[in-house]
This record gives sequence, structure tokens and C-alpha cells, in this order.
Amino acid sequence: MEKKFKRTTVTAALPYANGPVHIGHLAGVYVPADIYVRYLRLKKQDVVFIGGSDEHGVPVTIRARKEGITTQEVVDRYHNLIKESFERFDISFDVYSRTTSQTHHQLASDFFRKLYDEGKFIEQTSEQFYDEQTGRFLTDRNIRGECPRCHAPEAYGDQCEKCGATLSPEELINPYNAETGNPLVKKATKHWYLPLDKDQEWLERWILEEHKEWRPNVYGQCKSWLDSGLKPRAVTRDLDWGIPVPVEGAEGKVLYVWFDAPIGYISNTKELCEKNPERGSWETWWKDPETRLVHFIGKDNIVFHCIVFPAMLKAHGEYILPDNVPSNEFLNLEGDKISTSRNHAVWLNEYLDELPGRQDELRYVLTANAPETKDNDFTWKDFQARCNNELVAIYGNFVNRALQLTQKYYDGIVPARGELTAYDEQTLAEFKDVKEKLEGLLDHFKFREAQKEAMNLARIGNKYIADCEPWKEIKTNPERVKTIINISLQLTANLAIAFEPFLPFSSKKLRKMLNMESFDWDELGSTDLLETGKQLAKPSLLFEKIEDETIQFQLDKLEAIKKANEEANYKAKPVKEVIRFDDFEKLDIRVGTVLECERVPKMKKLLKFKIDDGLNSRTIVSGIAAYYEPEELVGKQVLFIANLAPREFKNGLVSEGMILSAENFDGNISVTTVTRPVKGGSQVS
Ligand code: B3M
Ligand code: ZN
Repeated sequence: MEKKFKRTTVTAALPYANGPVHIGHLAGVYVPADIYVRYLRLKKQDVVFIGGSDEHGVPVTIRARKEGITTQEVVDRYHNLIKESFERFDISFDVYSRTTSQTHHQLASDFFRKLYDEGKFIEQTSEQFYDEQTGRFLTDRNIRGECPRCHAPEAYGDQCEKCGATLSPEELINPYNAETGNPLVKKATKHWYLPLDKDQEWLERWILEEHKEWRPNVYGQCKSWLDSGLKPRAVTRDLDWGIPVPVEGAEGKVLYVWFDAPIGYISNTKELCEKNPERGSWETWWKDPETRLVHFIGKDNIVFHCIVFPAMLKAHGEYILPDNVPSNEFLNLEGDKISTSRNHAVWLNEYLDELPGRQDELRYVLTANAPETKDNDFTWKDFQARCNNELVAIYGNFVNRALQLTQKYYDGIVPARGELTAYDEQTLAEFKDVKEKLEGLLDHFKFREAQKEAMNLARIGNKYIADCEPWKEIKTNPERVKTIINISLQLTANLAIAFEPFLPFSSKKLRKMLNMESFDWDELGSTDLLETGKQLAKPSLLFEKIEDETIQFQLDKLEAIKKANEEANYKAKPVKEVIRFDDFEKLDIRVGTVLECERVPKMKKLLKFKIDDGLNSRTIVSGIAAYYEPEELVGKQVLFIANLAPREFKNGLVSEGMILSAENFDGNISVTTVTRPVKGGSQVS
């Protein structure tokens, strides 16, 4: 039997203040969380929606050093940008604070000190890698060195990207500081550890027995962590940025970012309640067993929210534990992983600037493609298709017809409903149970299906009005048209409620056009939401089509960034082993003039050349058909190897030599040539 709760605390992962938020964050965390909170509020449930910036950790300090500014300046920039972007996108947080706040520093510090005083930590001194020139200890990701397995020169302290080996910094050959290049030494340092191994038993019971209802991807990840056996986890770091460890003799040490960040949910709630006493005491939202706690996160945060943070809360002893952690998988962009470092992303602040007034379109598509159970892909073409073929052509078209015809036939006044036909009855019946359907899905965090259900309502309306053709009936049966329009308007009013959790901007706009000053979720499914005689406002389009050039602009932008990345990251391949001059002299490289060039039937990669080599013409075949139109090369002078053994292809074609081409960093091919004309057959040396 599902437990009944008096209130719900909803948290959304605190984004690192190290860059803007992108569509992956929105799809993974913030749009689903916002849908859920809006739904709970519509049902008049007592809920707080907690957000904020995660401002500690190493990445922000590295960015600060790279930009030559302070870390505080970095987090101020991105905290403000993220906060403003969420406001413009109407992610309806009750509070959006930050972990550099005084309230958070105090609360996180007290939290740590309580566990410390009660002996809940293990103290351990260990040897860590240390850069004597900077006076800093290094975290695994900031240590580089030669991979012991494949000898790649720049393996990370935790992984070699070349051969994929999982490493520890101790295994690296000649480890060095990734940032400064300085060699490293080992130095003793003391840290505090959360003995997660001691929580193994109750965590197994709490998750694997009591929370089988968690999403399979969440439950599965927790199970594999538990099955592998929990180990003590460091909760402090040797860093100068973060919350100082409140223990004598711990100078230069701070709380590990993943220890302090989740406590940020609590301190942000404290800030909310202190500024808004009507929200009650923050402790009610975090300590009262009548409160339900729900964490919205991305899949890379599951272990911290389902194992580490609950272990911290349990160790503290006064807090409730999460009732559900509906984590989404990842969203990719145009078939490639979204990446902050490669700037391969659609940044929310840029989207809001470049597609003004299109918040609901993005919300709709991110929900329709939500990676709820598996990674999914966002493409701009799909974005345009869904906006134009669903929002505009179905939902917007239906609403526009219902409202425009009401204006045209009845001056915007809701007409009375007359006798119902069987089709009318059937249509009214179809949206009677939409409330139950939506609730059954939303209560179980199935937002993608729930939005589809709401869109289905629009399909029903669109079909109803198209089938009834009131624009024809008006000539012969005006009374019938009153019923058709009345039913269409009732359906429109239901859409304004049903879409509220998903599409707040257009729902508000629609309610204004319907003069629905107030509305109640419990009225959803009613066929009398708009009383006869009610004056409606002047209608306008709910959605505008997305034009091709808007999409092309975004695609060109991504392509330009990709190219810039390739150029910036381009490194020529290492030179091959040294040869002797007489090795080189064996090669007979000559200049040839292209007399003819054509594609090879059924071998789409090949071009067949007829080359004037100064002796007699020869045939050379080259695999560059993907990079050149044959006619481009006719008449050109190219370099080729003349004394390469002939090569016979499957179709009997024989190539007498090899044309020399350069392969650019982006894989493009450029055929080599001479800077001024020479005789065919001229020798190259
Ligand atoms: N700052 C976000 C991330 O891992 C991380 C979440 C903290 S929630 C307490 O991308
Ligand atoms: Zn390797």
C-alpha cells in the first residue's frame, strides 16, 4: 500500500557553476522536475521545489586559473547566468540559491562536525601525489603520465583514453601535474572517510527490498554498486576552494564537493523558509517522516543520491531519506555526446536568445524525446518536425479553428450546446478519463507518455472539428454548428489544463484567450468548463512554424564549432621511423598531367586517371572519389609514384602507380601538385 505523505520536497540536481546549462541538463533533470512540481501544485499538494548552483569542486578552480580570474568570479558569472536562464525558461523553483552562501557553509560545516564528533568518520593518513612548486595535492583527473599498458604519453590518473585501461595514479609512469606539467612527489596527508561498508546491510534492505519501484536504470545501478561491496569514501580534499573542514589541524582541507553539494538542497530550503515563513520550518521539509523527498538527477549522479547522501543523512540521524530518485539517462545532440569542453551543446541561454518565445517548443520536444529509460538523441530536424507537425498542425490548428470560428460566427461568445449526436457523445466520452490517465502516468514519473496523452486530446479535437466541418454546416444547419463549436471549446479548455505541467507558456496564453481566470486540475475531463454566453478574448496563434533557416542556422553553428575544435585540437601524427637517403632514392616520384578522369562503375570510392607521364600515358586508380568530382582534376598536374608495382583490382582494372594526396586533420583529402607547370614525367626529388 503506497504511503500517504502530507507534503513533498522536490530537489533538482545542483548544476556546476562552471558553465551554462544545456539541453542535456534540461532533458535529464530540470524539465521532468518542473513538470512534476507543476502537477503537484495543480493538485493543490504542499510542495517545495529546491534548486541552486553547485559552486565547489576542482573544475571551477581550473577554469579560474585558465582565465586568470578568481574562482568566486567564475561561480558568480555562471550562477547568475544559470539562474537567469532557468527564470526565462520558467523552471519554477521555489528557491534557487548557491553553495557559496553563508547559510550553506554553516549548515554543511555543522553537518560534518556532528558526524565527526559522534565518531562516524574514519580518519586515515595516506600518501597522495603533490606538486611541490604549486604546493597543491592533485586529484586523479589532474594527474597525467605514461600509460603502463599502452605507453600513451598522456593517460589520466584514473583512466587511459587511448587503451581504455582503468588506472590509479600510482600506476602511471612519470606522473605529472596536468595543468603545470610539474613532476609530482608523494606526500602524507590526512583525510576523513565515510565508512559506507558499514551501511551495506541497511542500504541493501532499504533499496533492494523497500524500493523495488525505483526506475530499473536507477535500481540496477544501485544493485551493481551494492553487489560490488561498498567501500569507505573520502569526504575531504586538499584544496583551497570549498568549505573548510571544521576540525583543528585541518588547515588547507575542504569538504569533498559531493559531500557538501547534496547538503545544499537542505541549506537552500532553509534559506527559502527563512525568507518565506509561510512555508513553515525547513526542518519539516527534511526531517518530518510525513514529508516525501524526491530527487531529480542525471544518471551519473545516482550513486551520490541513492547511496552516499542517504548514508550521510542516516549517519546524521535526524533526516528523512529519498522516497524516489527518478533519474533520466543521457540526451545526445545530433548523434554525438553533449560536451561542455568541446562546446558541442545547445546552451539554454543561447537558445532563449536565438529562438525567443519558443520555450514551450523546446519543453515539448525534450519531453517527447526524454531519455527516461535509455539515452536518446536531439536533432534540429526532429525539433522542427515535432513543432510544425504536432504543436502547430494538431494542437495549434485545432485551437485556432475553434477560437476563430467562435469569433466569426458568435463574436467570441460561447454558443449553447444543442442535441448531441453519437459522434458528439463518443468525443465527449474520449476525454472524460483524461485526468485519471494523466495522473496514473505523472504519479509514476512517466512524463513522456503523459505528454503524449495530453497531445492525444488535441488529436481528438482536431479530428472532431475536421470531421464535423462546421465551416460547411453553417450554411445549412447553424444550430448543429453551435454544438460542434461548444464541444470544441470545452475540449480546448481541457487542453489548457492538461498541458499546464508540460507547456506553461502556451497554456497560460490559451487560458487568457479563453478568459479562464482560474482553473482547477480536478475539473479536467469536464465538458462544461466554459459556460454558455461566456465572452472569449481575441484569438492569436498558439504556435508559429519553425522555418528552415532557423534550423539551418543552428546546424551551421554546430558545424562551425566542430571545425574549430578539430583545428584547435589538431596534432600532426608522430613522424615515422627514420630512413636512409638511399631508401628514399628507391622511390621514383614524378609529375603527371591528368588527361582523363572518371568514376569506376560499382566501386564508388575509386577514380580512374589517364596520366601523361612524359613516356606514354598510364592508368592510375585512386580512392579519392568521395573528395573530388572527376572533372575537377582533368588538366591538373599531380605527383605520383611511377615505380610502384602495378595493382590489379577485382574488376580487372590495373593501376600503374599511386597519386600522392595529403589527408587534412578533418579527414579531407587534397591531391598534391606543383607550384608551377612542368613537363609530364618531370622527376621529383
Ligand atoms: N553538480 C551536477 C553534475 O554532476 C552536480 C550535481 C550535484 S546535486 C547535489 O553534473
Ligand atoms: Zn593506455
